[in-house]
Amino acid sequence: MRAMSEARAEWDFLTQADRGMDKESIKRSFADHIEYTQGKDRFSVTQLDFYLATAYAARERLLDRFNVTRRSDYQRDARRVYYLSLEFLIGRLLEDGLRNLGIHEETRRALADLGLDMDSVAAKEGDAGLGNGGLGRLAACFLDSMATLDIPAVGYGIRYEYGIFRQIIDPSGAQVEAPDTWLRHGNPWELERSEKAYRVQFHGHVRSRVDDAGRTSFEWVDTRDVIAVAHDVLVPGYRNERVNVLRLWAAQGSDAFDFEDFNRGDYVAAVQHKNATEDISRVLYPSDKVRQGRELRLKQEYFFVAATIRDAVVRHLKAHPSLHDFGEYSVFQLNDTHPAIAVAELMRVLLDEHRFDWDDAWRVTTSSLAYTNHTVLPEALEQWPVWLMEEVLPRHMQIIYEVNRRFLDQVRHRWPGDEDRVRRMSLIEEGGERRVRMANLAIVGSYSVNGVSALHTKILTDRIFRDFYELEPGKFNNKTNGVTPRRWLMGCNPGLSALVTSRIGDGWTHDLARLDQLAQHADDPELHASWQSAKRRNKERLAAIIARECNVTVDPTSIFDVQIKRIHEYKRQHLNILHVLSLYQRYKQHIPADTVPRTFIFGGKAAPGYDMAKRIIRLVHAVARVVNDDPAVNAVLKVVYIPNYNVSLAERIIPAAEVSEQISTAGMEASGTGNMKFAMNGALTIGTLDGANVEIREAVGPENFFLFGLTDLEVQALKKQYDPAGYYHRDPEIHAALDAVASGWLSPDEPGRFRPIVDSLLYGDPFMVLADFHAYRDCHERLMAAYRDREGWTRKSILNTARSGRFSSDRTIMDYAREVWRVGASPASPPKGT
Ligand code: 26Q
Repeated sequence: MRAMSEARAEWDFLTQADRGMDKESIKRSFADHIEYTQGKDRFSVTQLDFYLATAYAARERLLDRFNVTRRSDYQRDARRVYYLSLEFLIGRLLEDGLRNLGIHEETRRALADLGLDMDSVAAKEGDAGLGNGGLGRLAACFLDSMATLDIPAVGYGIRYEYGIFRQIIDPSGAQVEAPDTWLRHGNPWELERSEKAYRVQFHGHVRSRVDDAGRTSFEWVDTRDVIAVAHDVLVPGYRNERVNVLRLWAAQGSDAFDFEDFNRGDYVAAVQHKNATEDISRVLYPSDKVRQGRELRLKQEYFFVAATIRDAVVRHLKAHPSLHDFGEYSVFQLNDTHPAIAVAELMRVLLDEHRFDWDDAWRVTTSSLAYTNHTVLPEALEQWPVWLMEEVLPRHMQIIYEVNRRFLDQVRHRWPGDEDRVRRMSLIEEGGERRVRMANLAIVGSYSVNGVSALHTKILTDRIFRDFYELEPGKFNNKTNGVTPRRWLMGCNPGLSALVTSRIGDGWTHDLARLDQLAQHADDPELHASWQSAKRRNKERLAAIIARECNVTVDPTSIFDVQIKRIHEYKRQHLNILHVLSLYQRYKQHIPADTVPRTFIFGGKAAPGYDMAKRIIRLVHAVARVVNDDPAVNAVLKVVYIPNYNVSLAERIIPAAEVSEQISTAGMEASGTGNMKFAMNGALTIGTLDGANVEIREAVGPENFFLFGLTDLEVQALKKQYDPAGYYHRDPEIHAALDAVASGWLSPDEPGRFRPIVDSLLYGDPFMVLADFHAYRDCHERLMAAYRDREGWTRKSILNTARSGRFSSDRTIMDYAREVWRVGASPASPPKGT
């Protein structure tokens, strides 16, 4: 033992030899990795090797800080935040990592010395697309902010072998899905921790036993097991010493699992079974609003929750004798209900494995869980059939029943005789197929429940979760979303960032609220000129991408009007394209002299099984073809659909946008986060009073925001008597546009192709597209008039950037830290002594 600790002192000495942050040290690391990691020389080296060697050079420097962080958190026994999410849409990591390390510029110069260009090296990195959209990207922004604010936090999720599918648009304008093989060339950012492996149980049954003292204990036996293996991705803070971890679990078949096959001598069958269990981490479910998933999805949810809780419990027990104070050192933030099974799993661990009694277990559980809701669409609230739960997680189903029994007793005590309320609040939906309501489970098991914008939270407490709010109002709170300014301003828009710094210094890079100082310069003609040319350069860069990806030439002096997000009826891409079609029809008659040329840019993926969304994609392409090919209008109107929208494309598109389309039916978009990225980059929003649009409008000033459409309350009121046909008959432009779509003129090869879209708009449309069409068209007219006033527009653009500081995810995370997690900053610093 003595010899060992002496040897370790030697290691400490060695590991203090941190990597240099200067250009020459970076070059040396780079060259080493080309030769000794990649095994290449100057004749065999490829562009991919350049990227990988740069990534490894960055990784070494991250690891120096990671080791400092780990030791300092351990010594301080800091309270930790565990962010549980089935999605982390992190995108590329190289440039953000370098920036946060403070060596982006130094690395650029190192590469330049070697005749390499940072942009092309960075472009070799594939996107880590481990998410569908807003919820997954939010988790990624939160990781960046938690590290930047020095919060000891671990992100937990799944290491999907296939991330979100690659979208191909076929020649007919239809989406085709291709697998996302992002791990094909290896992943320089992850560290496989094969020693951090936990057994996760499935199926089997529950055996109960009464001990001598008369206490019943439960054992979950005869299970089929899967091993969860940790893979760590390093998450550096912006210019501090902290490097946190995103721990992603991969499924590995357990060798013991196929004991029977082995015993029967069926080696091949055993290996095949082992392989099949690894399906759990094979693929991200590519839909972002489904109530009922499949068995494999339930297994994904439990798999990562069980491994995560085990990991946190093991960590706790290294420093503490028992789990009774677990909640004082750990908080699990549940990103939507996807990890809600954590309520039952933590109870199971405490009850069955640590022999807690029910009340103690419940106290620990409910003091360590917090739940964030991301949707109000009732049909999107997750539910799992009871029969499936009983089959896959029999012990958890028992626990859920017991939680429910005790909870409903409480409800009955508070509201005697109100059985309707009991039915609504039950964790189990009865009548028809019995199902577990995951949101109810998450609410009951958490000490905090939050929505993601002020309006959304109000809808939760007034409507969706009203009963729960009445029972425990103190549980509910709002945390308006935010986005990381490192990626979404400094990284993606260096031109604008430099301009901002030239006016107000660089304090805003640490505290985005200070962007408001820019407002004082909103009338400065010199700033106007450089503001416009920064936007112009971004537009030219995007125009080049569009030429390459869409084979369409767009005019960089035209208005770039952008709608990029998942394709959904509630997000109303069909409202946008219908308006474009009606503009086309109008311009065919007459193009007014003061018409400002416009380019309407679309991007986004549809869930593979969402037929209407896929038709909308085809409709956009059909309209684009007609418009772009018509020389009579294509000088003032162009439509493009950028295929395979992802984080990296967003980083190119958003800085080039002048108009941000945020046109969901009021009350349906929980928050939106793209809306914030656009405003930050000086685009003006055309939008409804929905989600965070409400707060963006308040922040930037109503005169700098193009508002239209029904309010949430008006939507609710109109629902009962909505008559879309009336709009069709009264408004000739709606009439003409819908007739054109219905006529088959846009799809001569299949005249009925777009009929379902027209029908959905004319018969009971819950998204009320036609009700808002008129207001939307008028709003676009106002917008065009405002654009003609170049000075006025530029001023509005500057003010959008200046006043969007509160949409930094740093602000969001500070709110969570103070009001939900009760954690403070814990600066990572080299430990004293060894
Ligand atoms: C559930 C069960 C089975 C399979 C898939 C799912 C699933 C997956 C992803 C359900 C929902 C999602 C994603 C939802 C989402 O992205 N919501 C968005 O969250 C953003 C961050 O809070 C908000 O800004 C958006 O308004 C909200 O739509």
